[in-house]
Amino acid sequence: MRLLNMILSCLLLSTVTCMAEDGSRLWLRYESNTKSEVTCNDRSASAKIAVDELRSYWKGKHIKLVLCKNRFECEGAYSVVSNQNYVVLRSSSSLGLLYGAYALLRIQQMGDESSQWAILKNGGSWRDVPRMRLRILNHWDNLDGSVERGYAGKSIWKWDEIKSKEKTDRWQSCVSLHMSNILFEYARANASIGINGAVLNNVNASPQILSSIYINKVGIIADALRPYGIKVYLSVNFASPAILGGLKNADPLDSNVQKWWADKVREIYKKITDFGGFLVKANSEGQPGPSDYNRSHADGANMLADIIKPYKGIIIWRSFVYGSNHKGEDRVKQAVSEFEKMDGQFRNNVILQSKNGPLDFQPREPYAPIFDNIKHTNQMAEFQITQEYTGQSIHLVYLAPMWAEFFHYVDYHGLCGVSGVANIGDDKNWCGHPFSQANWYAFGRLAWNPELSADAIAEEWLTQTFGNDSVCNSEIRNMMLSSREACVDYMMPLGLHHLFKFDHHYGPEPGGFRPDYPLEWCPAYYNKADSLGVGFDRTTKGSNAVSQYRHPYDSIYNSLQTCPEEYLLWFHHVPWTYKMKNGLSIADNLRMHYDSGVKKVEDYLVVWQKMFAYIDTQRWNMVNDLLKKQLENAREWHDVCLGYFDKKRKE
Ligand code: GCW
Repeated sequence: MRLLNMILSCLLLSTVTCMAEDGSRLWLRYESNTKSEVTCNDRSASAKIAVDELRSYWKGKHIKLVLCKNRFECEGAYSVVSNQNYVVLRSSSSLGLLYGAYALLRIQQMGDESSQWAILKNGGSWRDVPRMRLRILNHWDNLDGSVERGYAGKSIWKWDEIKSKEKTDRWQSCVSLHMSNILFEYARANASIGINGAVLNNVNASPQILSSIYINKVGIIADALRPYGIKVYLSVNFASPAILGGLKNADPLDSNVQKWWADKVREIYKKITDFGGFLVKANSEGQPGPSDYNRSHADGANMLADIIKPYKGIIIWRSFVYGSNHKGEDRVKQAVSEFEKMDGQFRNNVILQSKNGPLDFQPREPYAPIFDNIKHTNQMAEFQITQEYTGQSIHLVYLAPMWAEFFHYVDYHGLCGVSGVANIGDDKNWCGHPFSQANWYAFGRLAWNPELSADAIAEEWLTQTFGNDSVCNSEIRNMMLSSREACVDYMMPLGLHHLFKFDHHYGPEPGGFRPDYPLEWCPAYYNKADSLGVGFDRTTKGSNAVSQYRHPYDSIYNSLQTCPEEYLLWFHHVPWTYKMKNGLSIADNLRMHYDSGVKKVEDYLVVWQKMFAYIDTQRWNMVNDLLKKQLENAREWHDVCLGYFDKKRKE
């Protein structure tokens, strides 16, 4: 009887484990081992995590973690040497040991799919170093728990589950068990891909984040993330001294305002000695900023930079501004127009953060020319991991190819780092769509090393997330790799942009025009389709946006003969009869692209049916349902856009 009970409960347990494939484990699906020998000469909290992870999951030979001062210049760099008897992981920082430990576990999961696996088995060595200093997630999370452009549930920061901390309290005693699990899993996932910073709140920032109550809570989050090498940053509202502090204004040159910020910054660093700094969206989309007082962005940024400098903090200032100061100018030119005159005026602890393209995270944009024009100011790039304009958490769109495309044009050596607008929420699987996890993963890996290929990253993610069946992986990988181009094709091919429905940016509304809205928000303004032609003329004869590009891109984009066809309607307005390289008209080519986008999603569904045998039912079903919706949406994009262009042509 007891035996029968045992068998029954084992069966039950295994069904439960099978059913629990809800994606919550992300790519961190290591299996526990039979205890390998792990030794370490570093007693820091980060090294302890490295040791614990390896003790729990490393299956190979004896592994020695060695902290050796002054060997590697760059924080986070590490080396691995393997011989017959043991593996030595060396770094000059505890964090490097942690990154190295996660790399070893990743390689172990990859097995023969990883070239470093052979080194580990047969002897040899390699070293790795983060190519960029700042690898930061930007959460657009509001204090009320909502997430701007978030499609994976509510914010993971459960502010009311964090209570005030007295000096001697450990952070664990100040948060609910639920919150402490979230913090642990979040920190671990990020450390495993090398992310080293998190801006906790939305760039459309509530001044309340700087109230003492919140600063205290932020300090607790910082304590939890610190051993994993993740620094905490905050977005700040430029008008905080007035709104929160009750001052008459927030003029950056006013001494009362400066004193308010100085006191605030002192208060923050008293609680969080390694606080990262502030991210600021100023004078953009209704946010307050220095222009409200006739001061420049440099005045505003430098005021904060001077105050935070003694604490080694940084000010990340966004260049995403349009509208107010440049009414009537082509929106894609405005960031350069606004900031180029200030180049060289910013303090050296200010970093200008710009989106990858000059408009706003479209499925495809040419790179943002601000990276060509700003030469004497620190810069970093901002990517959008959350899929605001690429099907949100409904469409399978793997974004690494888009980011790799950006790095093809913009040399990462000139950047101090990269930020990614997070796609993380409190959904069980963190990101909504099971495949959206791949975008979080890819962001971290590319931030660590922009030279990694989108293909290699997909392979890593797939193997760790779904197992290492190579037939299955290669089919799914092909699907991932073509998915961004599919999205461009069914949404807005050949350089079309911003054909989205107002406000929610999900479905199509190519003819969208509202007289009460700024022109720059209206799809019709961007495609300029009429009976004669289509596209936005940004050549020297049009808005002259081409002139903001470095040579030879200025002339390449300016000429119809040399402009890459994927950017055609971004830079040129052409007649409907315009013949493209394949000899067919632009009208015919548009149709071909829309058809091809839909066809690709149809093919994904076919591939996915074949995957049934390889993937657990829970995740398979979820992806299957989502792919069906994606196909429905792709068909809608196809019909609505082609219908609109046909109608315009015949007007
Ligand atoms: O992409 C647009 C979004 C806004 C966002 C803004 C920005 C946070 O639609 O929701 O606001 O960009 O980047 O500031």
